[in-house]
Amino acid sequence: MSEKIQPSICRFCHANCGILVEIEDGRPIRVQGDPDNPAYAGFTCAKGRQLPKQHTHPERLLHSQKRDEDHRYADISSQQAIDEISQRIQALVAEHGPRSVAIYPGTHSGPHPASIPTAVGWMIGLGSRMVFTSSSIDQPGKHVANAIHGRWLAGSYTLRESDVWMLIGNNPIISNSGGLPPSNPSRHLREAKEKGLELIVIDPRRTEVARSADIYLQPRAGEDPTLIAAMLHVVLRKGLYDHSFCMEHVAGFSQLEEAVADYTLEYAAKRAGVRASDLEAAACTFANRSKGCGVAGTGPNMAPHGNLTEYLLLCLNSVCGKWRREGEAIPNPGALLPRATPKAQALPPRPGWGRGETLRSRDLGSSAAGLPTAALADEILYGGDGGVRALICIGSNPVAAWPDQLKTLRAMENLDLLVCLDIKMSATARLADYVIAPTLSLEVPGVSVSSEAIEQTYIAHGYSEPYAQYTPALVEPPANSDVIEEWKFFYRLAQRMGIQLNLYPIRPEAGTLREKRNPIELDMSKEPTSDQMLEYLMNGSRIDLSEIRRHPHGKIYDDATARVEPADPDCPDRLDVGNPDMLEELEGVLEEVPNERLRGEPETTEEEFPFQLISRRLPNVYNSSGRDIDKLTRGRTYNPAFLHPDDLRELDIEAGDLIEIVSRHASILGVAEKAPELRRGVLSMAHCFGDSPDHDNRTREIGSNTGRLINNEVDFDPHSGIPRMSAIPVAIRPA
Ligand SMILES: Nc1nc2c(c(=O)[nH]1)N[C@H]1C(S)=C(S)[C@@H](COP(=O)(O)OP(=O)(O)OC[C@H]3O[C@@H](n4cnc5c(=O)[nH]c(N)nc54)[C@H](O)[C@@H]3O)O[C@H]1N2
Ligand SMILES: Nc1nc2c(c(=O)[nH]1)N[C@H]1C(S)=C(S)[C@@H](COP(=O)(O)OP(=O)(O)OC[C@H]3O[C@@H](n4cnc5c(=O)[nH]c(N)nc54)[C@H](O)[C@@H]3O)O[C@H]1N2
Ligand code: SF4
Ligand SMILES: [Mo]
Repeated sequence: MSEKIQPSICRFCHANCGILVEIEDGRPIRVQGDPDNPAYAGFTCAKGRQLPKQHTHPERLLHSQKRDEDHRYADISSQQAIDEISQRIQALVAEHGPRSVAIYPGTHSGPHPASIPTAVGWMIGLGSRMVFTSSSIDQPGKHVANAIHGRWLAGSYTLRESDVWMLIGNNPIISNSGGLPPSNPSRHLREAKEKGLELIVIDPRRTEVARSADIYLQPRAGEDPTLIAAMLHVVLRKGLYDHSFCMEHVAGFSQLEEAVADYTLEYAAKRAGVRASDLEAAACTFANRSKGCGVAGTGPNMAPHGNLTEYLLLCLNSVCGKWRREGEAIPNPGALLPRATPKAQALPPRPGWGRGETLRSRDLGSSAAGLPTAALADEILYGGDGGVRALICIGSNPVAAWPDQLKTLRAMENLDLLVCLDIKMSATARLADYVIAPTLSLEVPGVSVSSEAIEQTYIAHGYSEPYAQYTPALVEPPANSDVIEEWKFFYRLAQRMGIQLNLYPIRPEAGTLREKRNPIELDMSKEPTSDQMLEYLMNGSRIDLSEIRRHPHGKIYDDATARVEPADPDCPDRLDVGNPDMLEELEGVLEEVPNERLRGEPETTEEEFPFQLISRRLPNVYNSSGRDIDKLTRGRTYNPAFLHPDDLRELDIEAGDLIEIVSRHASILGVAEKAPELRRGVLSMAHCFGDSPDHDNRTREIGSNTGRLINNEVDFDPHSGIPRMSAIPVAIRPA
């Protein structure tokens, strides 16, 4: 028996924790946090510690699967699968054109840096731009708002530098996903609070992070535009904004002032169900403290007006001057990305929508968040010329994750070709023509780039220091398996189809001051190694990959000389706080009667749907992953329907009872559970649980799918296409 312990990167989720992996006879047997990792310092979560179980799970696919006419699956070699898939795609392209082929990379393409670049490179070679990602059903408002507001090229302050911080509808202590640094968010928050940071949290659920809040607001769901508009109202009326910053760098000030005029404290407080004094305290504290950041999460992005919420929040950050200034130190000049050379100036706004492809089935196009995944089911069901007929899912699970599950199921069944790259027979994989069995994280090399890249895309996301780690593959795939790394699947597809694959090195979103990197033409006669692929992708990094490799526990590459440079002389560019589309949308919000805002639907009274279903994350699962690992579920394999105890009492429902949850669109079953930390009238439930309707009698075992309650064609964002996925009006009754 041979044993060893090796440092590595956890890739169960996107947070890239530094871990120690104990390996026995070539198999991973134990994972723990790596105390020698300088960023994470021993931090892990329960999911990461179950990586070995994920690798050795009895239901893990060790061979790719092909479905026969009787819908039965049998092993197929990956090579044979690739041959057959390439032939079928070529036939579809010949008959219907390249646009008939779409890809959907989901959450599990994130931890594997080469997945999306090769998949997209293959699509470009094929001539199709039909790339849909989970971004557009996640926080699309961030991308749209960033575009139309413009970006501050010196970035936002990090938590460590700040004395005030505002979190609106995110819970980074559990999600590890923005709002606080991913490397042990609780520790970062504790340290910042010890140094005097004031924390403001706005969430209908008193979340794990809300427990540390100095000011906590528990509003009705979906009222974030109203609340932020009222904060702006206070800040502008009381003159608490940063006058000189606004004079120099902000445009549209008077339009914004006018647009928030009616959003008085009294109006907003009454409408959102919070105390006016608390709302005022939040606004004044945020404005009066010197450095900080306000950042929103999935909750408000999934509730109506997600773009507007994100936009108003950027406006609040801007008028309060909460951006890094000339001469200030740059805590993260980059490590695996090119060196940042930030300047104290605005990158001017650009269009947030109306570029690139448009859909055929609906009046939706590409926004700054990409093509609207929420409408991909319609594009598949469209059937006419230019519709989608083949879909490749990469580490994603549409049947579990897309809004409007029943339509999604119809769409999957309607495809001419569905291919899933998945580690198991997920709810979607069970409808696929081919399921490609991939390698798992500890079987491939990796780098910590995803948490670095995100720092450049969003504000207050990702690492606040130039940290990087590389890990080699630690173990071989299981004996007698035929598993293939995701990028190799696309490389070999390209090879079979005679497509030259060009690799676009990972670079942050357009609009940061980092050099663009030219695509690398891959040698199609000789397959690169996974390590070569990482080198290509990190080409131009501030720190050379060879140096990063020399520090197996990861390293922070500080550069005390990195400072914000002065603005270009006579730079005319400004951040726009007066976007006419957004301010018009804000005006429309005034006219809404809360909970009665579904466009194109018959009038209903709030009484009929008195509850609001809101989104949330559970600690021990990652979307649809983790539900099949005993140590993670600890017997609770479903997603409880959390309600306030007084609501349960009034409904005459006991914890543990089966309930029916009815939206205007559909109904699902749920298992009631007490949650005193919720606002009354709110039902909080995690997504991606349950299965297709033929499993509905197993609610107590597998939970149920909240996505089924969502109508993707009503009350959707006209730019990103995201429908109302939180703050959904529902009725609840005993089942
Ligand atoms: N109602 C509602 N719907 C939601 C949300 C919500 O809050 N409410 N949240 C939305 C959000 S934010 C997102 S990001 C999406 C998520 O949407 P998806 O990404 O479509 O869903 P996941 O469940 O994350 O799918 C991940 C799949 O990858 C597989 N997998 C795990 N590890 C690997 C691997 O190493 N390689 C490969 N190839 N596959 C792997 C898993 O088995 C799983 O099937 O869902 C969205 N849907
Ligand atoms: N453990 C775990 N971690 C995860 C995931 C997981 O499934 N499990 N999923 C990953 C993914 S894909 C993503 S995108 C990130 C998301 O990361 P976060 O955005 O931090 O996600 P949540 O923890 O669901 O936090 C959303 C919060 O919004 C609140 N909320 C809901 N509706 C509203 C509203 O209308 N207004 C306001 N103000 N608040 C509202 C909810 O109560 C909830 O506390 O997490 C990632 N990390
Ligand atoms: S937070 Fe994510 S990366 Fe870190 S240990 Fe947990 S699952 Fe792994
Ligand atoms: Mo997400």
